[in-house]
Amino acid sequence: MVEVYYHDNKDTPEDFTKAHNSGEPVSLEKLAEIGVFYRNVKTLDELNQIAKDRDYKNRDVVNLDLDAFNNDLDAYNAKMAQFYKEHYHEDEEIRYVTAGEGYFDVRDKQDRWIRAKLSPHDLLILPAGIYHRFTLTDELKQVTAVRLFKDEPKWEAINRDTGKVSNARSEYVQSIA
Ligand code: KMT
Ligand code: NI
Repeated sequence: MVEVYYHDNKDTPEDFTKAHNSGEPVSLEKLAEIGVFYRNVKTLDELNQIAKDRDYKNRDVVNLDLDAFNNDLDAYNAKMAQFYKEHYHEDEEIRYVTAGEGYFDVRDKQDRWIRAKLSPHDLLILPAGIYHRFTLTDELKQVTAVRLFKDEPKWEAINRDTGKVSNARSEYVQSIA
């Protein structure tokens, strides 16, 4: 079951996979206020229904761990660094965890990091344009997740440090104002 809290902002490049729980919990209602939706999805039928309702035609399954990179530590670390770099996408990001666990960090309206720890049966929908980042957990260092897509599977990140504000980003900012 999902666990949501404010990040303590004390992460370093060595320990960002640790929990970094500030001790201040965040409700699912608060997540919804920034357009982030959580669902506990028990069965594949239920997932299929959500995909159908939201017109998601495509999906794939990603497995992330060192093994997935043939134990190439440099390649693994490079991917982890990419996911943990603050970014947004032009499309919704839907992830449904089927094994392992992971942390999704999202910015709240005051630009504070909220951390959601996802375990099996947790589904998270991040709206297009929201700044976020991802990491595996220090305990498991493994996740298997279904990624849902409206059209062709695509993953394009716009990093915050580029300062690029696309339509998706300005529409998102307006939507939570
Ligand atoms: C993202 O955009 O941050 C991701 O796709 C994270 C990896 S999905 C388990
Ligand atoms: Ni992303």
